[in-house]
Amino acid sequence: MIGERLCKALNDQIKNELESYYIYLSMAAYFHSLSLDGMGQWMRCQAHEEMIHATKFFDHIIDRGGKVVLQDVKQLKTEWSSPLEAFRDAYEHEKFITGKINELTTIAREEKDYASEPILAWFSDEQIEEEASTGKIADELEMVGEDKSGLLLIDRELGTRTYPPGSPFDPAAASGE
Ligand code: OFO
Repeated sequence: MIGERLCKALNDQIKNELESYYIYLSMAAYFHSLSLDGMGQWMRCQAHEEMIHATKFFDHIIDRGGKVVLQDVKQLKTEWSSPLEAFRDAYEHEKFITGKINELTTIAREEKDYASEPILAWFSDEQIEEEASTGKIADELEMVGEDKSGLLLIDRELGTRTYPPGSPFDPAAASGE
């Protein structure tokens, strides 16, 4: 059975992952408002991943005999001054989440909760990928600067990111196509 201290920290992380979901969905809305639909799609796919992350912690708490207590998720931001600023924010946010995963790993070790190590190791690996992908896109946007054709090229490329089958974040799935 999971101890109280780690259970509370994991519940806090469910909130962080749901906030990630909310941030990326908000960024998707921002990109769609600029007709940068490729970036919008990339962010929707990311939002889907964040929901999966929240659910992984949700299930881990239940499987370990703890109680899930959902918390308020605040709307953090709805506007950005540029696509670059949005992706920089995404990169900074992923660094913040990496710090939270590190804290959870420390708590699990202090509490000798070895059963939480595999899931936290999975999240540590995942964070390498999340920081790398958001950081790389921010770098690319910085490189193209004010060049609109460069921006559209990045938008096209990001629009190739695919949804997992049946994803509720896929507009085609939502409309039953
Ligand atoms: Fe859940 O990894 Fe991003 O935030």
